Order: sequence, then C-alpha cells, then structure tokens
Amino acid sequence: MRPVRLLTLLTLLPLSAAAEEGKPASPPPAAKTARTRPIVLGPDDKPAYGEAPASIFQRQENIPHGKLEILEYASKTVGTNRRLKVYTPPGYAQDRRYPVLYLLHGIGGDEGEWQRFAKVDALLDNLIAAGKARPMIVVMPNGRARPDDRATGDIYSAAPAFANFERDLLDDVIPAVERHYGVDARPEQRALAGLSMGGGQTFNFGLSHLGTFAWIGGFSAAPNTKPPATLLPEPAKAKPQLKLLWVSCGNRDGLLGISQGLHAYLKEKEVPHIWHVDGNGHDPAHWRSALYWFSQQLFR
Ligand code: FER
Repeated sequence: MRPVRLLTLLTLLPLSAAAEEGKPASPPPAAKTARTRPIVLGPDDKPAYGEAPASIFQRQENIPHGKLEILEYASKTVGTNRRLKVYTPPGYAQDRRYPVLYLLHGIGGDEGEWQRFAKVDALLDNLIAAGKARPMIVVMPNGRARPDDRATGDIYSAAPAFANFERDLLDDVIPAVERHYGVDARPEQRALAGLSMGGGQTFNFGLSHLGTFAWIGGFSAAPNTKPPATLLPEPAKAKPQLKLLWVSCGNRDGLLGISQGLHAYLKEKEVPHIWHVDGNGHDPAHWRSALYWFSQQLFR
C-alpha cells in the first residue's frame, strides 16, 4: 500500500511543486491525476442509461453513409490556418439547414480524437438510419488554440491554449462552419459537448453563452471547469434557455468530484439536467456511451 499512497500524494501536488521535488513536470500517463483522486459516491451517483452497444460504433454496409472531411479555416484568434474534422449526414445537401454539434476532445487529443475512439461517422450513420438521431453535422475542432496545436511535450502546459479556444470557437470556428455548410444557425439548433478538458471547455463556454448553445454536454469534465456558481451565477435566467444540460462521469474516474459539484449546484438551484454516473473510469468507454445517449436527445 505504502508506495501507492506516496504516488497519490505526489500526483496531487501542483505540477510546479512536483518539479521542485525533483519530479518531472509532466506526469507519466500511468500517474495521471485523473486516476488518483479519492472517489466518494453519493446516493444520486447512479447510471441514467446502460452502456452503448458495441455494434453501434461499427460501419454497416446496408445503410446510407455520411461523410467525414477536413475543413481548414483562418483563425483570427490564433493567427494561423487551423483544421477541424466535419461529419455531414447521409444525403447532406448544401441548400438544406442542419443542426450542428460541436464536439471537443481531451487534453491529449486533437481534431481526430473522437473519430479515433468513437467512430463518430459510423455511430451517427447507424443512429440516423434507425431513426434514433436527427440528421446533423458534427464538428470536431482542435481545442488547443495556439500556433502549434499538436498534443506534444507536456500536455498539461497547454491549459491556457484550451481556455483561449473560447474565442476561436465563437469568432472563427462557428462562422467558418456556417459559411461552408448548410447550417441552421439558431441557438436551439446548436449543441456543444466534450470530454474531460473538452467537457470543462463545454461548461465554461457553453453556460456563459446560452444565447449561442441550447444543448450542452460535459463528459468527465476536467479541473479546467470553473466553479458551479461562476458557471451559472443566474440559474433562473439560464433555465428557459437550456434545451438540455448533460453532466456525466464514470464512478471510477478520479475527476468525478468536479461533475458531482456541478450536479449538486444544479440540483440545489433546480436547474433541470441529466446526471449520469456509469461504471467506467476516465476512459473512452464512458465517452462513447455518453455520446451515444446524448446525441439521440439532440435537436428534438
Ligand atoms: C488535470 C487532470 C486532468 C488537468 C487536466 C486533466 C489541467 C485533463 C484530462 C483530460 O482531458 O483527459 O489536473 O489539469
């Protein structure tokens, strides 16, 4: 037990303090803070849904398929041309108006992360073919808003670039998407969701811009999440603007406390929301399942 507890203490230190202790500033993946915080489950912390079936993430040949493509856009925020991944649904036509889900990655991810582990195109194709999801565009940007936006070096040092993405998303990404695609630009046709660091971005940016996003989903939100009362200082005003507020996390995720804190605040302020705590850790199984259930509820 003793070495494990020592490791826990070290990984709870701020990175600078860890460096002073002679430890590397970048914790190795196995010692990630995400897995080492104490977890205390409360009576509310239960699954609202089951696990997504594995087959839903597999491409079926006998149904219509959407397309995945890369859109390059000029970012005034970053001062570079940046890339995002876009899913357009089966039968997409430029002259129609589609709702859009903006889907954000985690601290070690990039614009390809969601597709790599959740096969977003296959998932949406399958849900749409079954009549379980509305045809929608899914935009997967790179949330590290800085000139070198690759997940290299000390991935934790990119936190300021993840915060900077707020302006890139609002001023550059959304306008570029709405110029290039047939988009219904009303807030009730725009959703924002993300995992971990992207879950924190989702709550930080989405809840402060409810006139832009009416559907909000944070999966395993990370420590970049602002305190609940900062996120929603006026809960009564937010309520009528929200179509869906989804908060979920795995019950083996060391970051659960962040989502629990938000759920407790929302419950106290009587802000309707979905609170889904499944049996996963800080891992793709949770994120896949969350996207599976969240995407079926969008734009209804
Ligand atoms: C941290 C632990 C985890 C943190 C960020 C994360 C910025 C993000 C994890 C992820 O995106 O998977 O202390 O601080």
